[in-house]
Amino acid sequence: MTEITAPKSPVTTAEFTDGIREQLKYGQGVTPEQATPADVYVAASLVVRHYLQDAWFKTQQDMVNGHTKAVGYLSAEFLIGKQLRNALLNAGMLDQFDAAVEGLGFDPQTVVDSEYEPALGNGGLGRLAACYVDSLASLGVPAFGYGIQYRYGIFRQEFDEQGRQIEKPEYWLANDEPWGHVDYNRSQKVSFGGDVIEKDGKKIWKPAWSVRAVPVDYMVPGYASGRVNTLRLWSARSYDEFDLLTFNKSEYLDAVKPKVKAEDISKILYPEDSTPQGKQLRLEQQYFFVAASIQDVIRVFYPGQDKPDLTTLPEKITFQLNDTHPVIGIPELMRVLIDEYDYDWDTAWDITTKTFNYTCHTLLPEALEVWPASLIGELLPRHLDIIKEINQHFLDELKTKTRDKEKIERMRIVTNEENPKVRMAYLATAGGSHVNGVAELHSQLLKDVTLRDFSDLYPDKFTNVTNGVTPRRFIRLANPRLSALITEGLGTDKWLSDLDLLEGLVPLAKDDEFVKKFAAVKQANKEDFAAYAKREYGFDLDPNTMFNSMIKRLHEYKRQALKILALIAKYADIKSGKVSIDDVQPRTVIFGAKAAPGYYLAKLTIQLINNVARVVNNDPDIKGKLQVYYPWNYNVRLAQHLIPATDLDEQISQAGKEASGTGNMKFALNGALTVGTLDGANVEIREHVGADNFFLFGMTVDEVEDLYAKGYQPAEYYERDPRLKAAIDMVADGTFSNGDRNTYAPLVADWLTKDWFMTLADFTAYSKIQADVEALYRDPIEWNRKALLNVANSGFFSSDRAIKDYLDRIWHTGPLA
Ligand code: NBY
Repeated sequence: MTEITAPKSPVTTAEFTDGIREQLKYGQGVTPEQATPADVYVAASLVVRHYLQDAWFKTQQDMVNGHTKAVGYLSAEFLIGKQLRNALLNAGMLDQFDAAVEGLGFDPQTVVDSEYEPALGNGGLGRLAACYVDSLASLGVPAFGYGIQYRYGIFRQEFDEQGRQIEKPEYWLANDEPWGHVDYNRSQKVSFGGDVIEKDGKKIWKPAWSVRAVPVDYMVPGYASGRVNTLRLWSARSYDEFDLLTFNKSEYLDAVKPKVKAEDISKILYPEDSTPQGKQLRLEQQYFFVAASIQDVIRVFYPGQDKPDLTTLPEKITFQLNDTHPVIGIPELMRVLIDEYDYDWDTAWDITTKTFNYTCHTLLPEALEVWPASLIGELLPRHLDIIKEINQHFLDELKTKTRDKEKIERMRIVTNEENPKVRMAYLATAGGSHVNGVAELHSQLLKDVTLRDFSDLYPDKFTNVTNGVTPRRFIRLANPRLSALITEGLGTDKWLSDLDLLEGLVPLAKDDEFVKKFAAVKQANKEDFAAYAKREYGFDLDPNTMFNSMIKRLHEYKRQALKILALIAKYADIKSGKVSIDDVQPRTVIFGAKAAPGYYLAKLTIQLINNVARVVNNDPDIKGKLQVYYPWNYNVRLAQHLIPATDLDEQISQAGKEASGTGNMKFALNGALTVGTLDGANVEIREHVGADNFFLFGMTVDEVEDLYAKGYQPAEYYERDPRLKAAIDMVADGTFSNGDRNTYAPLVADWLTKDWFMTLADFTAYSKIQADVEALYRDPIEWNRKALLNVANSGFFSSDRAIKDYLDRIWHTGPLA
């Protein structure tokens, strides 16, 4: 008997149908006969919201009236993905929706597909924030996600005739967007610029201009928890005429700043996924959403109080800083406490440091935000004063802790140079209670390398929380077949809220019949994906080949170049007759990746991949045994289709560079085997699934360091491995550029002379492990047994577990009573 514990639907099919009819009539103004699938999508979404509304109210009331500290997750990005099906699942209305929509004569999938994906994030960091708000709600922990409602999300990627990336604006709000509730009454004013004057020994900030931060609220329904949290995304508006009349003289002048200027602030997401640009607009965005959020929290938790006792703030809320992007919140809270509520410095600092915590998501030094002090001073003069004062207090404190003057100099928050800079990671570390990395290895390297001086003097601040992903979206919604098989195997569907239960599948890996069922699920998913790829992209994938995916941002350290060079080498083996075509294990390689628009080598790599695909896929000698596809505009939706259909995933970053990775977790949970380096969370995935069930290759962190120290000469590796040489020569000689030797010359030159991420040094090991992959793939039962063991042993990588770790180690709070 299978135990089903899915959330109970608050609505019957008949009620759902009536609700849709009602919305179509009074909202969309159409009859069911006139309605398009997009109309039905909007109507159904509003019905879902309707039935979640009471739980939403109640969660907010319990949060404000209760005694459970809330979490404020501050993040410049929330890559939430499509909302409707997720809300239906979490609220228990999937079946009622399907039946109602079918009853009205529509195909549920078409209706769901007409939702436009909010692409308000770059990659892992933004998607992680979305998984975390899902888990917080599912665990019943009171929480706000605070961010920005960008009008343009990450660009829509297209490829031109030459296979180059073209960026198109992603104006997602051009469509009906039923999920965001605009709440003008809870707007906040956020000010910028101007001067700081002193009056009676008190500093007073006289800003030059202000914008109106309007909250757009998204419901975050927990899975089977009965709780609905809030994702509050701020939208920037200019003040209108009505507001102008209520202003005093100086504000009157501020408010006439051109409307466009104000609204620019939340206009566009910066498409940079690692190297931050020290641009004024970015700082405006960061301050904008953080300042609005802090005021909002005071409004929510101290309603109607002129003189609230803000020493209790750390009991009401804990703010998690998702990377350095919201770190300006630290001086902002100091300013609010000192300037607006008259607290003294020490009290304000005590409140602030107890309220903030910081998560770091990188190890690349160039990815840590550093702002010119002059820029902060122009935009936020009072904050620059406060930051300098924080710096001074901090240096004084350091002098009591160490006599090492050089160390103290190295730790300065504000650098001591002609054009001083503010190091946001240092400000976050000094101004918060905890700092965490996002995987064991990453947290260790943070302590040993990136923030070493800080961990020496403040060892207790540092901790680890290994990332996790939500099983609701990435198993249940993405892979219904596997979900049904898991439920069958375990005899319960409780695994959806307790992913450790997947361990119950371990014994079933010995049962060949179950393994065959598992294999059949994968095969059916591959067929689905082939149909999807045909429909959406016009590709002809052969589902009887191995599906081998590499999906992530395009970045040198992630080493898409390693994958493409190995592929070219394989192609050359076949062309030269070194390998007989009959011995080739048929494989379909699928890439998905966007490059930052200004990242030259990354964009050239995209062009190369597309042209390798063109040449290989059209070469009759290959007889379809090797196929390469690059579906453009990789996003959450594509991930949900591709991950369940993948046999082998690639996590091949240079050791010590990928902070964690979260795609690696999604693949393991969906029964793909991983070929990977000892980097980020790969290390822990391998520990959990077992070394026998993971294809490990490549240099370790220590070996990488040693090689750097010795002086890395990539050309030596090129000379040493003839297959590598052949592959690079083919790129150089124009095989993938219609004979033009110039096209990829910069890429080739970089490989041979710099190769900062040691692609060439790991090439031979990588090729070797691919031979092991192919040998195993020839034995479908053994392959699928190992894949099933990946599923069974990856329960640890649930975002529910990650959130529980945050609760225990950092936030010290829990579910609402
Ligand atoms: O965060 C990623 C890490 O690379 C990955 O290893 C990790 O699993 C994931 C979640 O912890 N980092 C990431 O996605 N970073 C960004 O997207 C990002 C975006 C903007 C900027 C910097 C980084 N920026 O400076 O503008």
